[in-house]
Amino acid sequence: MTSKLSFNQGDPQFIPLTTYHGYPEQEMAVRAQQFYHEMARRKTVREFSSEPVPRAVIEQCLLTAGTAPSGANHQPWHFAVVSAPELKKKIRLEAEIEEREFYERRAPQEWKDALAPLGTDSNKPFLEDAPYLIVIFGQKNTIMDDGTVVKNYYVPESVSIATGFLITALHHAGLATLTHTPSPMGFLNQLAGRPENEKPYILLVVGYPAAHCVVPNIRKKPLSEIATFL
Ligand code: IYR
Repeated sequence: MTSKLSFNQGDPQFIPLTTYHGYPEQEMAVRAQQFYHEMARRKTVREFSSEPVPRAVIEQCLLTAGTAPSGANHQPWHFAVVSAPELKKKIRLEAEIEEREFYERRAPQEWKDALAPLGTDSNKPFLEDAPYLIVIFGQKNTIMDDGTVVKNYYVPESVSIATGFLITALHHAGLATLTHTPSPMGFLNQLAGRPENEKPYILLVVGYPAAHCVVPNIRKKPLSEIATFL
């Protein structure tokens, strides 16, 4: 069988693994520790500066996201990168409609209580303040140039892994992010001009933190609470 997808070879073809780097145990431990500290200082930010961010940095980080593993290597994601102020305004208006509905009517008290320590509400100025909004879409299938529809696999998992890579890359480059999930967010297809076979998963807000940005005083679980060794 030959694959219809140009980025996957049809018959198995193998090439030597030349990109792997191993490290001596000591160095491995230091690298693991350093990377933990690099990631542990990442904080989700809800107050953004409007200072512009170089597009080349965003492009490079998107390339990193695109290196993520995915079901059958179908890479079932699309990143719609929004910087136009009019479009950001439209996204904010639509998101705030959904968010008001959520906070004032839809959200059960238990959910609101869970969000209380984060101090979130239906007001989303960051959707206009931040220089970039990256709408992350998952593709249920891939539609070929000739109209053939190819099914994709493990789409939520693949998109989530790529999103993790993207957040990590942006943080590593010195940018702050917020994973925003207005719900429902179908309006993003229309505003970003994306087809119906794509579903928006996350709206990633990207930029520099505002000068006097504050973040909630929350902590991450210790290893003993997040892992068991069997
Ligand atoms: N989408 C809403 C509510 C919200 C839900 C969760 I779960 C969060 O971790 C944060 C917010 C909002 O963005 O305000």
